[in-house]
Amino acid sequence: MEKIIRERGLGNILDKVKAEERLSLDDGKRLYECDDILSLGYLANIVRNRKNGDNTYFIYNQHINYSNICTNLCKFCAFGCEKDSDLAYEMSVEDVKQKVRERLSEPISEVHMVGGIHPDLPFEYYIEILKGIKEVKPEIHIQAFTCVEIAHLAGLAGKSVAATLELLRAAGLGSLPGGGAEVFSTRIREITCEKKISGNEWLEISKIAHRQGLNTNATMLYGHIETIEERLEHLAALRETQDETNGFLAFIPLAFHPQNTKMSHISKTTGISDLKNIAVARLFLDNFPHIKAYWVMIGPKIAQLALSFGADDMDGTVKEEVITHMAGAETEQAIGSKTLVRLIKEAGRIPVERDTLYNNIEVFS
Ligand code: V47
Repeated sequence: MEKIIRERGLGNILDKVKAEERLSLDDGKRLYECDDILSLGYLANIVRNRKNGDNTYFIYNQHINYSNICTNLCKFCAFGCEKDSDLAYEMSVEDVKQKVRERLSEPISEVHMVGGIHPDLPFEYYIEILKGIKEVKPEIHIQAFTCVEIAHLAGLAGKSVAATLELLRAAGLGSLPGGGAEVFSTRIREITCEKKISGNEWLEISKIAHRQGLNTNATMLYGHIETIEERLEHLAALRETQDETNGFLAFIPLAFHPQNTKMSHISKTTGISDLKNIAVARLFLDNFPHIKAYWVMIGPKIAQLALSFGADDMDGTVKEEVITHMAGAETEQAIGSKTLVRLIKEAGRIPVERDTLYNNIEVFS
């Protein structure tokens, strides 16, 4: 394999990967432009194995999307809608609590909760839903509110981001998910999500969280109108931030789903592009401990393959995913932990059920 990699002109990247040297933007471009997916997989697997061995993580989690009403209305999103839309919904604090109550008998360790940028829910609502979840299940970790929501909540609270995060943490917030990053490029944001906070603001909020000891994740929405250079600039900005704060837990490449969006003319991503984005992320983000293959977006079969292309995490059981399904995802809305264990074992890896902060809950060796 190494002979083939050298013949493909990727010999110096192989040498850098083996020597644990940082890849340049130009290296990243050559990786993205390489059409030999097995060479990319081989390279990414070196880093994957070095960082995580055969361990492949998943979490028993539940998604709650408290409202789809959104003032940003990004062109790539099929979830957000205006308040007067027939599709609009908003959960009361009691509704959110009920969602957790319904699954109390399951060993769910994390609630993943995000929603739209709602025009008039007050700050107290967000505090109450956090407190409500903790009331129903005190030991659960709440991973909630993207940096985009945090910016909005700080505006509602009339406080700094740092002070807002403190209030949310006191109410039960445990970490931030990685959504809302999209692609940091100003060009992309102007075309697809002009009302959303800028890439720099997104990064700044992540840093504020990290400085408080609050971990976060990071994502990149690929497969729409972004260029390879814009993807790499996005990854480079994340890598630089991680150098500074070391607070990101995982990077999750998000495959664009076009159905029911204002960009529905764009084709879905392919298996090769999904694997390539995982592999390049693993190679480029040398300071990120984990790369997730989010099965909801790329399907369990590609997610299983991704475990040999740099990914060491399959996300989780999920339960009731809405954002991707509104945009035409053909995957299930939930997957059983037994299925995740089987997918991981068949890929020759060791399934590890984890908590949000990557503490082992059970190793299925
Ligand atoms: O913020 C919106 C993206 C994100 C579409 O942190 C779309 O562990 C594809 O961030 N096609 C929400 N993607 C999901 C997300 C996430 C998922 C799983 C785990 C974690 C984590 C985070 O989905 C949004 C946006 O970036 N998105 N519309 C679409 N049509």
